[in-house]
Amino acid sequence: TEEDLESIKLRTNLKDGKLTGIGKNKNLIVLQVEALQNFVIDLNYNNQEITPNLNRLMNDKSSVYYDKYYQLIGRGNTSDAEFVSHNSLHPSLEEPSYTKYENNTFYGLPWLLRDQGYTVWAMHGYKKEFWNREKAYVSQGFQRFISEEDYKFEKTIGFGIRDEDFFKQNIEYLKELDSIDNNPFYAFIITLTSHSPFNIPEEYQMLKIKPEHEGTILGNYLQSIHYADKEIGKFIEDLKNEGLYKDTVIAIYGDHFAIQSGDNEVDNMMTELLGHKYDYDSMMNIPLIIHVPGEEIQETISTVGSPMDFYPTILNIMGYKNEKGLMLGRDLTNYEGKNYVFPQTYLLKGSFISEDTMFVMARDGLFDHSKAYDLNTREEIDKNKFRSMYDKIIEEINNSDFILKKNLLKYYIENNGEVDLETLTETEILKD
Ligand code: GP9
Repeated sequence: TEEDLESIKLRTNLKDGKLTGIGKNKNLIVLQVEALQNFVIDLNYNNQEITPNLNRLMNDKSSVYYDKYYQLIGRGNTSDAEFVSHNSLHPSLEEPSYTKYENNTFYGLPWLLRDQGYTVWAMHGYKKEFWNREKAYVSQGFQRFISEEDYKFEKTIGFGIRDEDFFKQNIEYLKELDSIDNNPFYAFIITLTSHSPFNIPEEYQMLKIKPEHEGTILGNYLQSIHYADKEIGKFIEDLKNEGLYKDTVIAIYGDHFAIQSGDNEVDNMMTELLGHKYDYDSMMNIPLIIHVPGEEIQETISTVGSPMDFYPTILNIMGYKNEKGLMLGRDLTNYEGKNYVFPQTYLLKGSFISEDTMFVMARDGLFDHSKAYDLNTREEIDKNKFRSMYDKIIEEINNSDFILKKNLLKYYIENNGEVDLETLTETEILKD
């Protein structure tokens, strides 16, 4: 409705606040790390750090760490994490968003930074057709996609290119990108090695795994993400050595879970490791770290959020306004209200996670069969208190679907923010 659109417009119009503009005119590197869950951050495992480099980065005076950040993906897994992070819209639940909305008009982070004079490239060492990235990246606003065929490598791990080969060559690509027209750049970099099922060859296994975790998904994952962390550490060092660090904002986040909750044996093992119940909320918890060299900003921000909130959050730091498009998320650094995350895969549509509650929609879609939990006590609580929240969530997801299905941004941008909703052609009837 017109009213919904007005409220989304208001939300898109970010207010200045903490950290506003500290990244202005700087380069931006966003590193999306395959299957990086939050529980490994700062974890002491068998007297070892799993992610020493990310820990150091997170604890640095120039970093902000968002510790209540949850995945938000649809059918397109990793590619939906990209889609949601860049566009602040919900992913499609019918098909991967990059396929379904390949030809839509967008005004996400890549486009906005281009309008600010940035050169915008994406780098990922896998096949360019996978997840329809090559085609979708055009409408997403990327000017160049460096994909598997652009990297030289002989050895592979699991899915393909090793992070070490990937990062090393990215340094060269970044130098090239940095030299273009004296403009700042935005590089979106997606890693691959820490992909499930995480069984990396022995020569890369550097951790001492407890006997009871040997050969389990947990043991394998720890080795794999430890390897990824090591390569991320080297990459940051290389950025420093090559003069690419000082003027660059670096954001790092995980795309989605590694260890799926729901299996008793796995849940028990994880619960024992973490000292608290491993459930969908801890499974979906991914880290977000934003690092702005030279700034003293160290803080852990515990506002609940998701990739939906990435675009407004990074925009505030970069100091630009979204004057053309629409964003459904919040600037997590400055938002003072209670925020909610609406995962729609693994938890069904209508479910939510807030700072104190996890509401789990029933498989049969009936509100009466749904369950609500207090996240502090893990006790089941009265779900009926959340009926109106549930209705709001459905409405918000449907609004996002409407924007995508009607290609609303096309008309919105063409008409400078004015659009007559009634004239939008009928495409499909939206279902709950
Ligand atoms: C492949 C990589 C993995 O390009 O992004 O995707 P996933 O299987 O995690 O969705």
